[in-house]
Order: sequence, then C-alpha cells, then structure tokens
Amino acid sequence: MKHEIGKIIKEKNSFLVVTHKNPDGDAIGSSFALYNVLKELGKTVYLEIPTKPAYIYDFLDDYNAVEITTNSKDVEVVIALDSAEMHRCGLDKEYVKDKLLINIDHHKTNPGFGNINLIEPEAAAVGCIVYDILKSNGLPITKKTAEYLYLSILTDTGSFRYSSTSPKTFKVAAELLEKGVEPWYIASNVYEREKPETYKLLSLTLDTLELHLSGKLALLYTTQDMFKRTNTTADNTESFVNFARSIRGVEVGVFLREDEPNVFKISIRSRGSVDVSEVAARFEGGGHKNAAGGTLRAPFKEAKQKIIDAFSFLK
Ligand SMILES: [Mn+2]
Repeated sequence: MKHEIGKIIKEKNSFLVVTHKNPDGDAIGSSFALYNVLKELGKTVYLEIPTKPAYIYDFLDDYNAVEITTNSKDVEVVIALDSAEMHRCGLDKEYVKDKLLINIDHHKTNPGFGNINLIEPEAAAVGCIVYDILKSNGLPITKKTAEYLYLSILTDTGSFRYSSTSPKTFKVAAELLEKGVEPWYIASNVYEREKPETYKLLSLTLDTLELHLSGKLALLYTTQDMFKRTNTTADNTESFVNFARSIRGVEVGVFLREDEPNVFKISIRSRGSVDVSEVAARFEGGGHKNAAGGTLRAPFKEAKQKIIDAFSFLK
C-alpha cells in the first residue's frame, strides 16, 4: 500500500491535499509535510482545509498557503489526512467522483472512503504514517518537511506523554532530528507563544471547574459572555480541556465551549483505560480512545447532565 501511494506521488502531476476542519497539530503537520514534499518535487499542488488553522500555527512557512475548501481544484489526485470521515475534510462526493482519492488516517472508525485507504490505528500520529510513506519510497525529506512531521508527532502524543507513544514514535522523532529539526524551536513556537487574553479567558474558565462521580469526572466550560469580556474566540481555547484532565483522581476531563446559544462543542480527554471515543460518538462526534470530541445541542444544565449521565460508569 505504501509503495502504491509512493508510486502515485512520483508519477502523477497534480494533487489536492486536505485535512479535517478545526485542524489540530497532527492534521496541520501531516498535510503541510505532504504539501511541501509535492511542491519540492515540482508538482502542481493545493492545500485546502474547511476552516482556517488556529493562530498558534502561524509561525509555519506554509500557513498562508492554506485555502478554505472549494471542491473545485482541477487535479488528478486528492489526498485526505487525519480525517475519520470524508465530510470532516470538506470533500464533496460529486467533486471526488472522477479523481483518485487517497485516504491516510489513524482513526480506527475510518470507514475507508478513498480509492486507496491506508488506515493505521496504532500510529501515534498521521505524521508517522506519512514519514513511513516518504522513507520507504525514497522520497526527499528536507528539514522543512521534517519540521512539519515533528510538529504532527509532538502535538498528537501530547509531547510524547500519551499512551500512543511507543519506541517507534521516538525512533521516528530521532530520525527527524537527524534531518535538522530543533525540538526547542517547534515546542517554543507551539506552546510558548500564547496571547495574553487567552490567560484572562482561562482564568474565567478555570473558575467553572466542577468535579463529579466521586472526583473521577472534571468539567470546565467557556461561555459566549466570557469570549466577549476577554475579546477572544474559540481559537483561544485549544489547550483548556487538558486542565480538566490534569487533576489528581480525575479519569475523564470534559470541556464545553458555547459556540451558539444552546450549542456546545465538547472536548473529552481520558487517561489510562477509559475509552471516550464511544461516548463522543453518541454526541455527534468521535475520535480516539483518550481524546475525542462532539457537539451537544441543549441548554447548559441539560447538556451538563447528559455528560454526567454518559460517564456514570466511572463511579
Ligand atoms: Mn491525529
């Protein structure tokens, strides 16, 4: 399969690289890496995402190369990365009909919507899969490509802390360092370049902390009013859910973000054996065992109760 994808990369001439809406570091890192490789090979290549990447990624060279999804680019090959479902990366069935669609992902729920599907649930990040494709086909991995791949792995493993981190993860990371990646450069840009107003919003959000189910479930939320008071948006809340999980005794941390009246985006993180992807699937979402998300459409009190009920098995 990896060889087949490598052959297509070498032989075809025009490509569209896409990834999921509200892209995280893995989505951005893996798609930017493949976009950069294709560009360096002299191919015609476009990079489209349904929503603009968050400002924390604006230090990346190709940040401004991202176009909002059009489903109109005239290309031979479309490559979707880190997208558990086709609609998450904004692709239209009619648009991809006459194109070769390659689906590269590590979500175990991915139904295999491509003509070619490379789904590896054990991969810590899609960046690891892209790295394997490039390496096994002898495709060039320049310092810039290596930085994008390192970003993908760094962020999707929570800085090499999550249970998905394996000897292979460190091996790939080490090989990327040999290509010129400086870990401090990526880490300080991603994690130490926050906007001051984010901390004002965080302060209001931390004040909402509630513990339920004998301290095993922690809840935090941000309201539209808090966004207004601190002059912030949803982009400022990327790391908030981690504060819920990082409390002693907590097994599941949930962050609710009020996007519209009575519409909450929920982020769920667990540690150890608790699988949150199945709970997220009940809330119009999905994800991984320890990190998932969804949407709840209900008044706040009701939304909160639905979450507590969904995790009552923790007690
Ligand atoms: Mn991922």
